[in-house]
Amino acid sequence: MSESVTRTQVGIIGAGPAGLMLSHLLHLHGIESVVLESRSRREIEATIRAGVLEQGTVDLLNETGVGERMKREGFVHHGIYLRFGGRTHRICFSDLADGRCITVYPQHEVIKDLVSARLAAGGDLRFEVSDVSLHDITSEAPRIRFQHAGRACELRCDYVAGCDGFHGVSRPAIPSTTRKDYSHTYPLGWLGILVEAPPSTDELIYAYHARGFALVSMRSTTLQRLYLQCHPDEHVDAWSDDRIWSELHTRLENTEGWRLKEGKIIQKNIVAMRSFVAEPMQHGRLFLAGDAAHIVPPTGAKGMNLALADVRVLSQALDEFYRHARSDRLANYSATALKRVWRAEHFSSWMTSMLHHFADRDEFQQHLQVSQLEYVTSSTAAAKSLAENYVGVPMG
Ligand code: RFL
Ligand code: PHB
Repeated sequence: MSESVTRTQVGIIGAGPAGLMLSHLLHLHGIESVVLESRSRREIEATIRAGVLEQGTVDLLNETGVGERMKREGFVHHGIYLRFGGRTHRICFSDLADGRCITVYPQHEVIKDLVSARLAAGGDLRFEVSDVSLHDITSEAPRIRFQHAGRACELRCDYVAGCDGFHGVSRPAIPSTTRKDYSHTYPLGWLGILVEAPPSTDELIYAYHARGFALVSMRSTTLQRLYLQCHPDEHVDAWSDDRIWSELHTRLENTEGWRLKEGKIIQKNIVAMRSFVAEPMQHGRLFLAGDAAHIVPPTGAKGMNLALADVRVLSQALDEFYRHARSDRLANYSATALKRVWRAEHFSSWMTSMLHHFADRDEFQQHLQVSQLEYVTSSTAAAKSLAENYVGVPMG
């Protein structure tokens, strides 16, 4: 069968938050793109991942016309709770972060909103593509080759955006001789569960306990999202419902009469914790964005927010190129994006270190950890630093 060739301005690999938002932003700037996604639309719209949107992310969704459902269905939170030693302490964003706050609205709902906006605008999204490969990325005419609906296809573009997540093909297309990877793996995992029960709390509870970390979040008025620190190599089958509830009750114990609402557990999964940054985020005409370039442990709730911040910078740089034939911003993309990335890397790593139980920490280090928690919940200066990072530094 003959090969199908398409020409576009920006070829985007991956229909996660980064790829879809980039395509949406480019469309608003009058720039054409084609999005290639290996999974089906149904799959990407059903994968449970992030939940917390920073203020800047909320503003971006609203300003670009895809925030309607989030405004109706998301939960606006003006603080978080830190719990340790059986007591709960509130970090109040309204007081500490200039009135900025966060919204709990699931990542897969953001995906649904972006997919429908792109399709309503006649966007070219191709699902279930395979064998994606990048060619001539250091030339002025890069190409992406792939299989779609049984046909060999080629996408010819001016620029390629690698938005294909941590396991995608884009990052490896940057030769290891010009790329430096920074990586840290934690001896920790998170068991995440979805529970049919109304939220147990009005704001997220991050709990430190000698048996390990626990997190109480939510998804809707009828669904809770809960997490428990576990071993990264453990299998979910090792976690019976009884064991999960027993651990959650122990780790969330308190002297304040707060109670966790139980319900039917409808999903369980385990994620490993990793910090990772690839520098630079550009090679020739390939630009990486989101998890393709960097990973943070979920404790700081930063991953999706970073992905969206990257593509905002990238869309502005591409706009400058197409509108004014200038590539200064494109040349600075990596340096600009990495500033925010490293801030989030530090914050996520710091939150992880403060809130988890580390088996290899001696008693001295455990005292330091508790002292850090006490400091952050008693000093306005320390709490302000947490709040400012949690709600997200302005997108700039
Ligand atoms: P994604 O979402 O991984 O999307 C990449 C897409 O690319 C596709 N793909 C390919 N397509 C074509 N060809 C190939 N060769 C391809 N290879 C891959 C994939 O199918 C996929 O659809 O990356 P993106 O867009 O950079 O977005 C990143 C976010 O998804 C991620 O950072 C967040 O989910 C992280 N995260 C959180 N982030 C937050 O901002 N707030 C949170 O509260 C939060 N909580 C979390 C999280 C991640 C978690 N897990 C599961 C790791 C909680 C958890 C438990
Ligand atoms: C979530 O609701 O999935 C969530 C919330 C806060 C985090 C990570 C995940 O830090």
